Amino acid sequence: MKKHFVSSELIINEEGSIFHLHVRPEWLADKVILVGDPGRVAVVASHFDNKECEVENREFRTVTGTYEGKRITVLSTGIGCDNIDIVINELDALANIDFHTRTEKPQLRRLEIVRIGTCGGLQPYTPVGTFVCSEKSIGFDGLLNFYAGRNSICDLPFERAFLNHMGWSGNMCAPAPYVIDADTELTDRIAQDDMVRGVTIAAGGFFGPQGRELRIPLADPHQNEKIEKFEYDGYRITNFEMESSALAGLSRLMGHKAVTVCMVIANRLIKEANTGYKNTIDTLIKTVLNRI
Ligand code: R1P
Ligand code: URA
Repeated sequence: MKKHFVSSELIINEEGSIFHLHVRPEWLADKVILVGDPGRVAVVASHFDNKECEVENREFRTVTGTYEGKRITVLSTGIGCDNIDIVINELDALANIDFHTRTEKPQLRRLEIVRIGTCGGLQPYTPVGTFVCSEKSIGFDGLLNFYAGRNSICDLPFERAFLNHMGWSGNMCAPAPYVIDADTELTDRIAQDDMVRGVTIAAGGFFGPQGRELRIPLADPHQNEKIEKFEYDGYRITNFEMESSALAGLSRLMGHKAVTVCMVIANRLIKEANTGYKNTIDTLIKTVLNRI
């Protein structure tokens, strides 16, 4: 018996588009670029040879077009893993559910998804301007714990080593940070030999969860020192951003290929930041467009 997705679970707008993204199934390309900032969608799309559709709802702005003959959809997710839950589930529904019958299509359509973001660097070799490709992500967000199969795709020994190193128990990051690999083939193709391959913490916030203290003290004042020193199986933690774990985890569970690549705009160790990055991120965008 085919599973039927009722209208409260799979919400389709009157004109046939998916609930939040307002995208119709025929507008989705197999290659997808995700960006956090809605303003970055136009920067990516400015490189397209032609645009076939443009649509926008809330923080989700989408353009589909072609770049050197490749059909690509670029869309903004806004900030945070909660938004990634919406975007990846809705993209997967557009690709793999028949909107007329509300049943799963017989053949899996596998998307290739690259997130282009900004991040905070945590090592001396990740200064401002570095491109970091997240071969592993540590999710502080908890999202993947709501899906069956989380333990079968996560790096459980890495998770245990990280928790032991941090000395966290109780409320800190409960129930547990999850550790998830990006797609290996896509990581190799996007990172090549000119990007740092890293372990990225996807934090559930920009301030406290990334160890930034403004007026309110942190629960663990030594959080970032410990993170910067952590080493496991030859890996060190390279950067903080806010979406890569949910993207890697959900994509893996659904059968899509995904990876995150970010430009460092602040280095927390060296204590430097660049607020004028909007002009320089274009180099990263062109690199991804050529390698996707
Ligand atoms: C925080 O400033 C935002 O920037 C980073 C973080 O992941 C978070 O979304 O990525 P984007 O520049 O893609 O939004
Ligand atoms: N994005 C983040 O999430 N953190 C930073 O420090 C910079 C960009």
